[in-house]
Amino acid sequence: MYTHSEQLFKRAELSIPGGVNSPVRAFKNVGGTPVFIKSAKGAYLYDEDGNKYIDYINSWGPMILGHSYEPVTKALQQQLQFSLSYGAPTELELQMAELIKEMAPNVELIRMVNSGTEACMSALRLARGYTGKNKVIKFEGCYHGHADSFLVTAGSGVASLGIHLVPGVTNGVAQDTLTAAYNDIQSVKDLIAQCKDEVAAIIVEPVAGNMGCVPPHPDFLQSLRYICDEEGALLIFDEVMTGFRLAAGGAQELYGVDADLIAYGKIIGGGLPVGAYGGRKKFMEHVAPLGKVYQAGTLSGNPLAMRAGYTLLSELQKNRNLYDELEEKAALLEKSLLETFKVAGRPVRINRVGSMISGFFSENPVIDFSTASASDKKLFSQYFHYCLLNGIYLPPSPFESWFVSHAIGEMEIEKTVAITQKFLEHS
Ligand code: KE4
Repeated sequence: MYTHSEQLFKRAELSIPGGVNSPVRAFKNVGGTPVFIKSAKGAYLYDEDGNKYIDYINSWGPMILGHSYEPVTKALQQQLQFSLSYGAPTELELQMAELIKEMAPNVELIRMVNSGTEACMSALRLARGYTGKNKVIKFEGCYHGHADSFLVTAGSGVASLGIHLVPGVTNGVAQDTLTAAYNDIQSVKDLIAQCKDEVAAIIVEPVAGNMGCVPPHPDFLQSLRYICDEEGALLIFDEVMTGFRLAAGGAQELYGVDADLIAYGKIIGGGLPVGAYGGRKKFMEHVAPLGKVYQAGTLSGNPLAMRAGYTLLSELQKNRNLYDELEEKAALLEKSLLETFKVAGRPVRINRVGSMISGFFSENPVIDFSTASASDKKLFSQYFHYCLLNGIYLPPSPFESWFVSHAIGEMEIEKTVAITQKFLEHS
C-alpha cells in the first residue's frame, strides 16, 4: 500500500531534518509515515505507490481551482521561453500589482516577497518602523509564518508539535510579542492597558486557519479596528490563507473591515513561491527604497511565479461565480457531514467560512485555541488514517483548516461522506 513512500521516507530522513521540508508534512501529529506524492490533477493527488486521493489540502491553500489548472500550466509553459529570472523590474510585476490593487481593498502599494512568512514579517517590521513602537499583539493558535516574533504560542505545525517556546527565539524578541485569546476582545484590551502606547500592531488571521478553521465572532474584527485606532497601532490582516479565497477582496471584503496592512501568500503564487504585503500609501511609502524600512529579495516578483499567480488571480477576477460555486460545494460538504454525524449520534463541531472548513471531534463550540485543543485529537488521528486508507487526503492535524478546491464536486463529497459514515460505524 505505501511501500515506496515508506522507502522514500527512510531515505529522506537521512538527508532532510525529519525527512520533510516543512514539519507539518511529517504526520507527527497523527502518526504514521507521510505519503510521497508523485503527481496531481484536478481534485486528486497520486502517490508514489499509485494510490489516488481526494485532496483537501491543495498545497495548504494555493490550488483553489484544482491541481494542474490548465490556464496556469499553459501560461507557465509560455513564460518559460523567456527564461526564468532576471533580478530586474518586469512588466509582469506591474501587472500583478495592478491586478491585486483592483481586487483587494485598501491596497495602494504592494510589495512582492517569496512566502507568507516574509509577507507577515515585513508587514510587522513596517508597522514598527512607522509607529516607532516595539510590541505586537498576536493570538494564541494563529500562525503567521516562522519569523521569530510570531513563534510565540503559534498555531499550525508549532501547535501540532506541541512546541510552546521555540528554542532560538530570544527573550528579547519574545518579550515584544504579546498573546491574546482569539475572539476575546477583553484579553486584547488587558494587554493594551498593560503596554499603553507600546503596541505597534495587532496581527490577526481574520478567519483563523491554523488552529483548525475558527471564524471571528461577529464584532471581533471591527473591535480590533477600534482598538488600533484608539491606540495608534496598525491592524495587520494576515490574509495568507483567506486572501482571494474567501472573496476576491478576501476577508476585508467579506467582513467589511479595513486593515492597515495586509499580508498575502498561497493563492497569489498559483502554486509557485509568492508572498506580498500591501496597504495604504501613507504606510507603504516607508518601505525601501522609498523609505527606510528595508526589505529585499533575490527572487521577489520572479517572472514565472508572477505569471502563475497573475493567471490564477485573473481567473478569479474574471469569473466571480467561482466564489459562489466554491461556497455551494463547501456548504454541501458541511451539511452532509453534519447529517452523517447526527445519524451516527456522534458529537462533532464543524467550522466553515467559504471554502475553509474544519471538523472537530468535540461536543463544545470551537471558538479559540483552547477549545480547539480540547477536541479529541486521538479520534481525529484515527479518522485521518481511515480517510487516507480510503483515498481521502486530509490535513494531518486538527490544527489545520481543510481547503475545498473548485475541482471538488458532488462525487468527491459523496465519497468523503460515505467514508466518514463508515469510520463512525467502526470507531
Ligand atoms: P509560508 O511562509 O508558509 O508561505 O506562509 C506562512 C503563513 C502565514 N500566515 C498564515 C495564515 C499561514 O497559514 C501561513 C502558512 N500556512 C501553513 C499551513 N497552516 C503552511 C503549511 C506549512 O507550514 O507547511
